[in-house]
This record gives sequence, C-alpha cells and structure tokens, in this order.
Amino acid sequence: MLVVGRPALLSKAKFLRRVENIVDSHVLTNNGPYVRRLEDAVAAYVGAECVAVSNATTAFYLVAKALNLREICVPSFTFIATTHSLHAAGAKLTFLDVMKDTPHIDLRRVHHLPVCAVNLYGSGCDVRPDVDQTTNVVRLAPDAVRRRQPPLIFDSAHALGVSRRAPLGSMGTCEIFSMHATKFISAGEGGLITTRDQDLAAVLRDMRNFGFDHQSKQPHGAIKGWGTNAKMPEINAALGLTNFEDMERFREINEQNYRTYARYLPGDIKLFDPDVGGFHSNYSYIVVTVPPEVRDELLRALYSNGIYSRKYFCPHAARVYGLKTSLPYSDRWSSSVICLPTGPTIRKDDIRRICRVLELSRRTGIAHRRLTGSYN
Ligand code: T4K
Repeated sequence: MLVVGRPALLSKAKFLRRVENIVDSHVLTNNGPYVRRLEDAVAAYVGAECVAVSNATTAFYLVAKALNLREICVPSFTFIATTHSLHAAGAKLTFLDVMKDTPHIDLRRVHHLPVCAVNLYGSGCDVRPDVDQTTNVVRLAPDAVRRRQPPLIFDSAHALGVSRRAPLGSMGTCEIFSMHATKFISAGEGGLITTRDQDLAAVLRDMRNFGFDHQSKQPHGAIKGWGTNAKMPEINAALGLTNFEDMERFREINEQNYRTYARYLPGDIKLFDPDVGGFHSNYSYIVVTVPPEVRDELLRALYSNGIYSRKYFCPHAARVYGLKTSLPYSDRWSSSVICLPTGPTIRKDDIRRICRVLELSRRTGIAHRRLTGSYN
C-alpha cells in the first residue's frame, strides 16, 4: 500500500541512542533537555523564539488564549483542527475564500481584524506589503505586533523548512508548525510556536505547563494564570530533533519525487507548484487538481490499485459547520484536489505507477478496477 503521510526516519541509530539516553536519564517530560535542544535548534534556524508543545491543534488554542482573541478571519479551505481550536478558545470565526490559483487567502485585503493565514501544502502565503521581502518579518516592533495591531497568526503546520530568502517562522505575531507523524519533520506528535515577541513566548511557556511560572526556580512556582498540559514528551522531542537535523535530506527526497511526478503525470492533471510566490518549498505535499466530476472516481481507481491518496480538505471548514456563505474558490479547490503519496518511502517506480493509474483511469474512465497488470 502506498500512502500519503507515511512517516520515515533517516537516522534510526541516532534516534535509538537518544531514546536510550532518555531512559537512562529518567527524565521523560516536563520540558526536559531534548525539548530544549529542539527549541534551540528551531529558534536558531527561524530567527525567533520557539515554544514546543504537544501538537499544533493545542498550539492554536494556547495562542488564542494568550492573545485573548474574540474574533478571527480564517480561510475556509484548511484543516478543521485550526478552526475547531480557535473557536473552542472563544474566537468568533469569519471564513474567507482562498484565491483561484493558490489555496491561500489574499492577505492584502485584510487589515483591520485578527487573521490566521495558512501556509498550505508546503507553500507560502502571498504576503502583505508591510512584510519585509528580505526577512519575511512584518515591519513592526515585535511587541507592537501583539499590542497595537490586530494579531496575524500563520498556520505553518505544513511549512517547516519553507523559505523565501529567510526561513518561515518569524512572520506576523506568531507561526505554528505541526510535527505530527504525517508531517515533513515528524515528532510522532508535536507542535512548535515561533514568535519574535518574547513576552508572548513567555506567556505560552507558562500556559503549556498548567500556568506555572516557567522562570521560577521552585519545583512548583507561582501559578501565573490559565494553563493546561500541552507539554511535548522527551521521546517525541528526540524524534523531532533527529528528523529536524535531517531536514535537507528530507527536502531533497521530496523535491526529487515532485520532479518525477511533474515528468510523468498526465497532461490534464494539474500539479500545484508549491514554490509559487518565490518560496522554496519542502515539497512535502504532492497536490494535483482534476475536474470535480472525476475526482472521486480517480480516488477510487487509485485506492483499488493500493494507492491511498487523500482529499485534503473536503469538505472545507465553513461547510463542516453547515454555513452556506459564498466561497466559490474554496468550493472549487475542495472538490478538485487530490494529495498523492510522497516522502522517503515512495520510490521513483511507485510514482510512475501512480501516474500510469491516473492516466489509464482518465483515458478509459475505469474505476474500482485493478489496473496493475497493464503498466508497461
Ligand atoms: N493546520 C493544518 C493546515 C493541518 O493540516 C493540521 C494537521 C493542523 C493544523 C493540526 O496539526 P496537529 O494538531 O495534527 O499537529 C492528518 C493528520 O492527523 C493531521 O496532523 C494533518 N493536519 C491532517 C492534514 O492529516 P488524517 O486524518 O489524514 O491522518 P491519518 O491518521 O489518517 O494519516 C494519514 C495517512 O498517514 C494514512 O494514510 C496512514 C499514514 N500514517 C499515519 C500515521 C499517524 C502512517 O503511515 N503512520 C502513522 O503513524 O489527518
């Protein structure tokens, strides 16, 4: 079975040594040494503070609480985790449509309200004119971003390692990355919040640990405010750190896969270019769009041939909540998208086979049938 999101580990021996260290150290959680090493490595890479948490979904909840968000604009075409979390934290959601050619909202059109923009599929959002084109940083003093401007949060769950001159991670009020098993750099489960706002980072460090003052030297210092248990365990941090250190190798493998797809996909199946807007992608998602009337049939044909592809994201968020708002491009993306398998477990021959199944299905209209015999 070829699947979207199959995790792979390139440095297994190194990870196992780290697991042994953890077992011998008797420190399994509560912001131990591997969590701190992961945070330091990511902070140095993105040029901002990094707070590691249990997963990205919880990260959104913490950020919404820390910023006391009462309302926020979000793209409807995204994963439901983000909208569920922001809503659960008390923010009223306004759904925005994405654009025709990119699955992003047009940030230039939203200024007056808090916004959560999504750097989807390992690609970067078109940024506002007040974003420095060299560093990707919004041109405001770090705490001004939080105190005087509506917050601008980036859902960068898919975008660790994506860069445009500088790596993503220091844009807006904060960015949130996912280290779920299916993500580019996996910790099994995990999330990272990066921000240039040191006050915000400090609040988040307290919040992830029940609200305890993270700077206190006492075992249980003062409780500074609301908090929950959003800590990343040491074993997850060790896995995340090991994979993060291999990031360039992961990118090379994914980029090679992307080029192979670009070469063999049938002409009427459109491959999304994740470098759109001048970004350098991590190529962690292979996203194609097909005519909506054949999308589900193609998915069935792939599945019948052992190729487990996904329709991220169908239905899109507003429709999940039963809203009838006119969002034509979200509807369009949602009904035409297919995410195909990639990553280190997928070989060039697999990709050729996937492309062949798509080609034969498109040509003959055959679904539900095993086409494996007729590839060559
Ligand atoms: N924002 C965005 C834009 C997101 O896409 C996500 C999550 C978030 C925020 C929230 O991030 P986290 O809270 O998760 O950190 C998956 C993931 O669970 C989810 O992380 C991801 N986005 C979403 C797009 O996809 P499913 O329901 O598709 O996952 P699942 O378990 O069906 O796995 C997908 C494929 O991966 C399967 O074919 C099997 C394979 N797989 C999966 C796991 C977990 C493996 O081979 N091994 C594994 O261990 O949601």
